[in-house]
Amino acid sequence: QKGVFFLAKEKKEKKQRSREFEQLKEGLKLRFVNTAHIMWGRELNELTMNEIYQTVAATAKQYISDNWIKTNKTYAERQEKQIYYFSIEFLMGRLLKSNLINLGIEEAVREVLDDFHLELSRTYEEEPDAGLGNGGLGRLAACFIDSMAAHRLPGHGCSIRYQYGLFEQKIINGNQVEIPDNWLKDGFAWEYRKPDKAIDVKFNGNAYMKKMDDGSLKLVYENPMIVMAVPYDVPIVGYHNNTVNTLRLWNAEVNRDFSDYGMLTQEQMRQKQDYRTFVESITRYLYPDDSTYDGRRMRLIQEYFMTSAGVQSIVRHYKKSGMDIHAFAQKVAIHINDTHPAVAVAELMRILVDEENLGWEEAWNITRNTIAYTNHTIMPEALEKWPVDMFRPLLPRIYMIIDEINRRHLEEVRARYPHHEEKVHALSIIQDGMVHMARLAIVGGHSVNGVAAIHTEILKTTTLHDFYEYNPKMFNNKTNGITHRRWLMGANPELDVLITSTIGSRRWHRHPEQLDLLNDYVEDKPFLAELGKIKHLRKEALAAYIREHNHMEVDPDSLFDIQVKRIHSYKRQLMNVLHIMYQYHRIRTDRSFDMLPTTYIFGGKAAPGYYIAKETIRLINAVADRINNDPLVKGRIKVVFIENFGVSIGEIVYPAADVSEQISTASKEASGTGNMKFMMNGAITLGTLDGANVEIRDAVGGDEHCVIFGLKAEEVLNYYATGTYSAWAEYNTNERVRTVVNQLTDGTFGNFQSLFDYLVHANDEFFILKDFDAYAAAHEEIMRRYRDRYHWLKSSAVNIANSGRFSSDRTIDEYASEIWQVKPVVIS
Ligand code: T68
Repeated sequence: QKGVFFLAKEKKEKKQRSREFEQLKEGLKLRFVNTAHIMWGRELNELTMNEIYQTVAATAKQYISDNWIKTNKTYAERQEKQIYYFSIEFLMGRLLKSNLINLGIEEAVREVLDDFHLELSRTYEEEPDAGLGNGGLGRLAACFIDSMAAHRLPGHGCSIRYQYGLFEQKIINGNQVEIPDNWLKDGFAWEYRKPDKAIDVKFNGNAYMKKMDDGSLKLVYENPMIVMAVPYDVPIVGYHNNTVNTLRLWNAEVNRDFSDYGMLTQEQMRQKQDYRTFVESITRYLYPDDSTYDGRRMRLIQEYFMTSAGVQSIVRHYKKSGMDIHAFAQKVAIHINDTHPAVAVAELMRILVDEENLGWEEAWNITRNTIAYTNHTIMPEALEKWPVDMFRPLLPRIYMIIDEINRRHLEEVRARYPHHEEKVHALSIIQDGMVHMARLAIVGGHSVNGVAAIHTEILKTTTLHDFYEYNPKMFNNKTNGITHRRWLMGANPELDVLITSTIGSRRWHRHPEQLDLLNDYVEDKPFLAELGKIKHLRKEALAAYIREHNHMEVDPDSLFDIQVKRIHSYKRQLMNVLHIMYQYHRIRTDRSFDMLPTTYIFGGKAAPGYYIAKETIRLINAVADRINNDPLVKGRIKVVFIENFGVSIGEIVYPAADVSEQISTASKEASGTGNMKFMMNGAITLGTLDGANVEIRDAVGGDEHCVIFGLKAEEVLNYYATGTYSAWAEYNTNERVRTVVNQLTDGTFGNFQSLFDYLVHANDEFFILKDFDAYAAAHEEIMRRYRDRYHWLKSSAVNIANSGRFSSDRTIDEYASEIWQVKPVVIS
């Protein structure tokens, strides 16, 4: 019972809040109208929806910029240690809503727009997604930068301003067709071009050491090609805390003196044009492959371009703020997200040795203490390596430095393991004519981490085993996380309200681990009833989206079973669709089969050159076409493929799921982060013991609140090591498998010979046939549980209540204290 005094205080606070709220609205209204007039020179009611969006964004920027200035000033004056998160991808999605939430003005803006008969949610729809990433790796960077700002950490992003983001996916006759994503065509409201902070990045030419008259050696770098890197800064708004950090995106432009045409010969003119064509191509496209290695030269150019510009600008800024270069590692942490920015090791050495004139030893200590590396894959074929013949001519000075790093490194290796040349081979950065980027990142840094507990263990025992043995102390785990502000509060506002009113506090917004207070209510029937209503609401919203985009009706009362993620063999969308084919077969052949009405929803892009992945999409659509139009099925199964899955569509999809499909071959999915987004919104995980699924299962207290099936990682790794798996034998001995696989080519759904061959003749590299029975049994278990509504809702609640540890706020705290050694900085 609350005391009288307490109630009086609460009443007063409420009144105070509403007075402040009215003031906020007044200020917003003035700024909004003013901004519209300045930007467009017209009355509000004459503006298009897109112009309204841009006006709202520009209004929000006025609230952001004061804090941005203040934040930068505070960092500089107090000489606080800064974190720079280097990532070739930042999959940001839309920013208006999350900026308004973080500023704490979303409700006020909604009401102001309301007064003008404008709908805030419609302005959100006008913003293009900043799709500067492929999938998990790029979205992780975006969640991290949000969490760093939320926790007042001085952490910034460094990446590329791609002119075209990840392609837009269209499904035409069941096939994926790729359309360029011209996301910048109406401008990007949140960026600030900073031409005065441009940096020169050098490629090609000749680098060598020249002997001087006095016998000393001097570096000569002749005829480099110079590309100008121009930063575009995007403010990253902290949650209710005045912190505004920076995401710096680099754009490649022709050198400053380019327009000096002077007296040029025809040949010189032609060279100039070639140079322009080349430079402008550097930041044009994001490469559309995920979790694979693609050795294209332009990718290496992008990597060095972004890394060199980023590291140079850090050093320049550092020196300008008057700090001593010898103390660099105490004041700067550089984190490299996968190996794409691993040349940072050599670039920082180059700057310290060639430009700051430090001795090698000291420069090396600084570099190693500054840099840390995160690995995102165990697949050996996905680890980046560049042919020396490509690398050296492109980056001659950087190659010299890597060669010297390696020479000194191997000296130590040989001292540790005398007469052990296999070790030297396995640990060498340059080996068999290739530069191994993960090895460079490990040797040149002080920390290597995996992204989920099981993944880190596999790195230690297999992929990076030699390095683990060589230096075990630098290995550590940082299980991934996602920002609950976007993926719960933003995407599922009704659930936000229910949680807050149930536990009686908003504290979990800042301390997501307090979601566990919900554990007191997981058997509370009124609470569960509300939870069920909200799930239904989100399913209706997704059904409306599907109606609009797929011209199809799906039933929100059916179970929504969802798999959304990049299409990849190891993620096994093929196993999912084969299972649907199997259920369809049962409906047709077994009158007594009592199928729970289920809507199977898929979404995800395939890399344009990935044939099996594209055939999988074609199969899903063929199966959908057949099943959705078969009167015999009578709506017991519906299959939907959602076109162009990405961040913004994800915000509609994740909250609508009953079942979260996380069915990768055990050991292959480093972590997964979609699994966390589903869990946080109350879906039950149907998954293998892979990546973070293992920790999700622990978090919900075991198998009662998730459904786990299939081969374990050790079993999979053992099959690979011994070569004892035979898909052909599986096909021949397992009738259920044979029946369904034969349907790939018997005309039921069309002809999918290549998928048949992939499974049966190419030995099914990801154990789809082997795991098929266990997967079917897991689906039976899901159906059984779903029919018990109370227990299902309880499981849903248990998942939400225990999802707090998968907030990226927790992940970032671990990075900050265990790798970066940085503390929060209060911006007053
Ligand atoms: C993903 N990796 C992991 N890579 O697959 C996923 N690769 O398990 C993990 O949760 C996530 O990283 C975050 O740690 C990727 O997404 C890529 O996208 C990628 C992009 C370019 C080159 C290689």
